Amino acid sequence: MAVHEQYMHRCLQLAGMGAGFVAPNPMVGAVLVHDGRIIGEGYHIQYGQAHAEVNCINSVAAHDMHLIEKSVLYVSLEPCAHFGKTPPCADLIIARGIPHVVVGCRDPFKQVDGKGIEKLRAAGIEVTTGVLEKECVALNKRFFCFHTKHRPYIVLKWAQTANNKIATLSAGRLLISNAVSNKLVHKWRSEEAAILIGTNTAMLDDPALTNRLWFGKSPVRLVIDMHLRLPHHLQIFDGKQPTVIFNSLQHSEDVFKVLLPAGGIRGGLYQVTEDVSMVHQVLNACYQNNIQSILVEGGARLLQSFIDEEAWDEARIITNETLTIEQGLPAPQLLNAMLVKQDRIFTDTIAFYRAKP
Ligand code: AOF
Ligand code: ZN
Repeated sequence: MAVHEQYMHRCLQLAGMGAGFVAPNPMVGAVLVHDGRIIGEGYHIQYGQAHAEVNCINSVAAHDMHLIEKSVLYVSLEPCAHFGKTPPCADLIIARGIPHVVVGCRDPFKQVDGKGIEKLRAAGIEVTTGVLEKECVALNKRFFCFHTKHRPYIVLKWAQTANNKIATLSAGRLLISNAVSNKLVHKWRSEEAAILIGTNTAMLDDPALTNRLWFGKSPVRLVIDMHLRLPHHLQIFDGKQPTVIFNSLQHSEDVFKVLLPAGGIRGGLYQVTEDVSMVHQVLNACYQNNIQSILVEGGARLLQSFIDEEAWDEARIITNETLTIEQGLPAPQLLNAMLVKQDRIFTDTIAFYRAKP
């Protein structure tokens, strides 16, 4: 592996340590290298706090400080040029006299978007771009989708039987997936900002939609209930996480009001109209309120409308290979999909699809 790639790889490793703590900001890692030796390392640790470059430069030992102005700074995302919660990293790099910066990928955030790189170059700093670019973009796929497509990153998930049925039409939960794949689903819940289900799923399955079987956070719960028919004893109303109900009848104040820095949401009623695509209205509400990703957990009709409107990025399908049922809804049909990976967990096969570009 070439030298630049090697150090960028380390940036990616460091960046990944911010997973679960920095959203809706991107994960970013940085290393400072002098003459083949890493003299500083850092990453964006916590939303609202110091950026990777700051932590990297601050990590340099006193006896190496004089080497900073003879070092190369590697950073997985373009250094910022704006005053956000912290001052611009580009200014810091210039002030510390770093002569060469190697950037993984451009920052799509409107206030940066190339301006960080320009600022460095204007100050006479050599800037190398696009090192491990694909990997750097992939690490922050949610952030990139949000800022370039102006909608959240969408993960579809469902469990189906061996004969492609998704759930019973009669009441009650149908246990299609096994204990291990259930745990995996909770991990997936911990990774997305929001989770979305339709009315029938809420009514028939009564899911809690929280992450109880894995580490980390639970997503904000989004539920479609056009005519406010869902009874209040359902688990989505247990108050353990905010729940936003998309409906055509009422709107409550400050449904999406951000109470906490990393996207705390009050929950309540969010009014939508009957004559515009529900998918579009949900995505728009999320976009307006900085919700960068959604896990869509069903049911079949809601999943299918995301597929039909080509509003999805990944689909993760759990198939119980030993179970067949007579009744039940047909599983959604993926369009424009490419299979990227398949795993086997006991009786379940998990297939990962990506939407074709
Ligand atoms: C960097 N290094 O480590 C990160 C960057 O609100 P702020 O001040 O934290 O700024 C957030 C924006 O800064 C975020 O949307 C993204 O464009 C950039 N994140 N930039 O130079 C970092 N995390
Ligand atoms: Zn910055």
